Amino acid sequence: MSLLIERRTVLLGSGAMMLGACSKVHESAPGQRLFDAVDDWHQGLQRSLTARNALAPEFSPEDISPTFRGNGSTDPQNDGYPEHAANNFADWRFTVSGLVQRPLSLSLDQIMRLPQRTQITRHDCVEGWSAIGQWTGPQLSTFLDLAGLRDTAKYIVFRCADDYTRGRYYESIDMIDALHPQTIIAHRLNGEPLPIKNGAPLRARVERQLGYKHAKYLTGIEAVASLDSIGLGKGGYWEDYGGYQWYAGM
Ligand SMILES: Nc1nc2c(c(=O)[nH]1)N[C@H]1C(S)=C(S)[C@@H](COP(=O)(O)O)O[C@H]1N2
Ligand SMILES: [Mo]
Repeated sequence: MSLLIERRTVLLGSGAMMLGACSKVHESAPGQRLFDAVDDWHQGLQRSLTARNALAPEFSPEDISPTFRGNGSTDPQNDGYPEHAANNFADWRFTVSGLVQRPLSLSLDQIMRLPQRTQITRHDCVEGWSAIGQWTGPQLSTFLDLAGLRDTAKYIVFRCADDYTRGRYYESIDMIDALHPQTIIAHRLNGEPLPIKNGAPLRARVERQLGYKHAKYLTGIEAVASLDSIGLGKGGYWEDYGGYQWYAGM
């Protein structure tokens, strides 16, 4: 959150400066227009900061969709995934790497012993379908706290086990979403271990963004300063191969 506070301070600082500079021109009509424009700009920026921080709507148990469909990869066949699935993911590891003080390699048991968050949210896919589900898992921020995130980190990259049609799936988010309270590493859907089609054993929930940001089959997260050298450099599988926007906020 320190990021936001810093940005707010900068914002207030420049706003205050402009107020000072405008206090004379303010009286004339063109001055008033300039003042109004600056005020609109200021409010727009303020609103967008607030929006990034706001919670996604949460629903009640009655709203849960009877089936939560699977989309994209629904049954990965590469890199030992089928063997992990047959073994009930007993040897699965989730790594926290990159710009952290203490890289981590965690078992599912360790992840389940961390503080958990449960949320009922609506998933919206750009292909035109939505589903409401209840997700449970630790907040992403818990992992970053445990690992000691370095302040040079600007993005969190989600590493996945599956190759989709063009290559390995991956995604990334900035620190505002990484530290958002509803951004969790989920291991349960509707109170049950994640089904394979929905990303077993771990998947990201990034509730303020569209479906393709919610990476499934997570093998780890990586804290980075830049996305340039990740994949083809656009920050995600669909960003690289499908022309999707990196920021998919709703
Ligand atoms: N690893 C991985 N994550 C992924 C995908 C994928 O193909 N592979 N598809 C994405 C898309 S486009 C959507 S809409 C959701 C689908 O999640 P679901 O299968 O639980 O419905 O996962 C996203 N995360
Ligand atoms: Mo999607």
